[in-house]
Amino acid sequence: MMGWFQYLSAASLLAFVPRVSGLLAFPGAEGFGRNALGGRTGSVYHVTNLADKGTGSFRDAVSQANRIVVFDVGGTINITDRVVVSKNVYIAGQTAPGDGITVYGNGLSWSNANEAIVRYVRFRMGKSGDSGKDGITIADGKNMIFDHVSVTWGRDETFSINGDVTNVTIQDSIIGQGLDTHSCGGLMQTDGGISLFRNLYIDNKTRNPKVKGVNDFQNNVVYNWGGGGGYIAGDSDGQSYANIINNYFISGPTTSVTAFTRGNANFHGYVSNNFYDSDRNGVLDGTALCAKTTCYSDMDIVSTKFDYPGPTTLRSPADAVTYVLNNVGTTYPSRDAVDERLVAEVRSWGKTGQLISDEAASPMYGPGYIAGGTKPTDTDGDGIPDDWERAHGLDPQDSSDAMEISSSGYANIEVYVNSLVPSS
Ligand SMILES: *[C@@H]1O[C@H](CO)[C@@H](O)[C@H](O)[C@H]1NC(C)=O
Ligand SMILES: *[C@@H]1O[C@H](CO)[C@@H](O)[C@H](O)[C@H]1NC(C)=O
Ligand SMILES: *[C@H]1O[C@H](CO)[C@@H](O)[C@H](O)[C@H]1NC(C)=O
Repeated sequence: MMGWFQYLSAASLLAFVPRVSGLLAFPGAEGFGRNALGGRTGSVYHVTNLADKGTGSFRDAVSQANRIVVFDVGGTINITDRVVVSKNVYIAGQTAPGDGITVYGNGLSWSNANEAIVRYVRFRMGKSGDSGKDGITIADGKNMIFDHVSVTWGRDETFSINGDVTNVTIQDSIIGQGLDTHSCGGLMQTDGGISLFRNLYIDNKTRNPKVKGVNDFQNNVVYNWGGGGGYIAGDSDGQSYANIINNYFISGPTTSVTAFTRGNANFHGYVSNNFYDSDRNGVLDGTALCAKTTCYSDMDIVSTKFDYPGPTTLRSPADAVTYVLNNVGTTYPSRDAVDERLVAEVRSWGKTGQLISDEAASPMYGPGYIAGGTKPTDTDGDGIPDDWERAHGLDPQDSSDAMEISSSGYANIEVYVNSLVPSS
């Protein structure tokens, strides 16, 4: 029998795998990027070594589209050249044994890497990375979600989104210690929608973040920004439409300007219940910022919240601080020394924290030691350990069941990797 599909290549047939409408990237995914598809229609790739390149390396894993990337090793992957991530890749850092995965030495690009899911990985660029480049860059693309990542030591910006970009979420993540002389958290500039929920911006001189376009900024903690500014409202001719809700700004030793700067009549902000603790007295005792335009730079304050896909649970600013400090960054399998230090700086409530220009020098002394660990037994090599397969009615001798779509709408391996970590 002849059918219309005979004219389609295998690749275009792949695109017809039904996308379950409204299925979250993973349980707990929120915001504009919440429906990212990841590698659901592709195959499993095992990172089997910590080498910079070659078979089994992280670089090789993300070089091709349609993959769910699992880690059979933990440790520090030192990269020389920047890593460019392909479309439809789910990087499941939570599968790494030992103390998880750190990618160190240069930055990464998700430009054009549509449908990305990235969870539980530390991306630490550093002084030896390419001059003038970001820790993470997204210059175009759509439908991406970054969850529990830790991004530090960008040479230009640390995490920067700028261009024709649609539907991105960064949630429960750390963006910090942009290296001097730029020392930036990052630009968040697109009309296509960016959600920033429950993140920690820390120790960046400026752009914590700098926002232009469509942006939803809720329940974040911003600590020890420098003279360049904390939340910088875009002040260009383009129109911006931003929610800024229930965030907490805390001055540190480097802070010399107020929490919000710049903005103009083109920046339309719904601003509600943001707290600011400016006294650096070792106690968290901030107060609500006033609601007048002058308290939020010169932006156009609007009275109706923009109808963006918000967080499921909106916390008070004080509860957001508690939640963020307990949960932010790559907390599974464990927090590393860098993130522990950054969180401890916040808990000094103004007493400690500094901008740095060389991550290898005092006080950071590099990315620290990340233990390797041993992966659980996986007889058929499909990425799902035998014990979990048996407990969930799968066959530990049949590698084809990992990519089968379960009744939940997720591939079986996604159900497994998502079960390793809390769903919100
Ligand atoms: C952005 O996300 C929404 C909600 O998932 C979706 O309806 C829309 O098609 C997405 N935009 C693009 C360009 O994919
Ligand atoms: C990466 O570099 C760090 C030092 O910065 C070192 O401790 C680690 O062993 C290196 N990792 C590999 C896989 O060579
Ligand atoms: C942010 O980084 C810059 C260097 O890039 C540094 O000068 C500045 O002190 C840092 N900010 C803070 C608060 O440490």
